Amino acid sequence: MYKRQALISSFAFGSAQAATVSSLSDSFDSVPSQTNYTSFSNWDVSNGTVDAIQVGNPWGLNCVTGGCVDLDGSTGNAGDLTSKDGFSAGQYTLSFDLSGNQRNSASDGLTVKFGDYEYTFNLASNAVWTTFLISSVNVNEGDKLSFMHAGGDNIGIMLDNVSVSAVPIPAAAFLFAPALLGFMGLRRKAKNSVA
Ligand SMILES: [Ca+2]
Ligand SMILES: [Ca+2]
Ligand SMILES: [Ca+2]
Repeated sequence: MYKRQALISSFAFGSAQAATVSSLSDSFDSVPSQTNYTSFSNWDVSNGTVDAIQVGNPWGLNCVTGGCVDLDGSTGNAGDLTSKDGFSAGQYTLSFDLSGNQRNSASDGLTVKFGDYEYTFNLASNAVWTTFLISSVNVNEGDKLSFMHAGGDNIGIMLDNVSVSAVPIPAAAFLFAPALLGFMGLRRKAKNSVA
């Protein structure tokens, strides 16, 4: 009986509020080589298009590892790549690899938004693959991670190796632990005296 109640309440919680995650890691290595790709396992595409790229593609584009994303697809309207999952509230470390478009000589603009972090990168076409590491990002419950490419000429900034991880709870939080143990001890004592 108790078990069934627990199941029902967890189901109700699940339907009322989307589940959040506390980490995300994507090397894009399992994407196909496909323009205007929308079937990413971890990402939704909106406001335009992006291309899935595999090393060995006809354009000679390289990724850090096997596959990556050209954030300006092939419809003349660069897309937004947004995590399907929202994140649990807390502090996070975010990292990702970016390169310039590797093709024409124009520079490109990309805004990355996650919690209280928002920054617009302007990368020259020949900017080499670089890892960007952002620590101490404050995230509200349900916030998503977005890569939003500006403009649209089908030739955009390349993205690989996105990683999001929760920052461990600071040691100071454990200061509360002795107080809690003391409280439990008091309760036990009270119970014993009744018996
Ligand atoms: Ca990759
Ligand atoms: Ca493209
Ligand atoms: Ca461009």
